[in-house]
Amino acid sequence: MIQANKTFVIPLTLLALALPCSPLHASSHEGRQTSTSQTGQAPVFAAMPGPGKKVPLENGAYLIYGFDKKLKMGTVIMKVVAYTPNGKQDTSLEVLADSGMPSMRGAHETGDQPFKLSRKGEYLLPVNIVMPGDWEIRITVKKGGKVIFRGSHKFDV
Ligand SMILES: [Cu+2]
Repeated sequence: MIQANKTFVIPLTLLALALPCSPLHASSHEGRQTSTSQTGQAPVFAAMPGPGKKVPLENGAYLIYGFDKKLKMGTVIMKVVAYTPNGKQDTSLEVLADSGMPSMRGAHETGDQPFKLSRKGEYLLPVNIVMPGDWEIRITVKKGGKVIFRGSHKFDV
């Protein structure tokens, strides 16, 4: 065993440099990007039209999503309103979202979090954007327990 003073100095220096994002965290930026897609089993989240636009669901139903403010560091509220094919608000669905940074798989993913239905029949979920970079929100919509839609919204902060 080597017990030199320098073994103390080096880790402290690394720690100071790495405060906003730990060393493990930073190294995952490049290396782990493809690790979750190699099984071929992962569900596909197609890119959705942007906020405020109609996102088609099954059989002519659709949803429109948006945010309470510009997407930036901090907490933003994601809002999803679902509509039946006749354009009536559909509050019978279950809406979930997983947010994270695609370049840092494993670092920030929230797992599927359920939106809460507001009195206006809007599905709401706070999304915490904890650092600058590339982000992705993956939403899953279920009807009667069955997945009817998966979609992705990617953005940079
Ligand atoms: Cu990060």
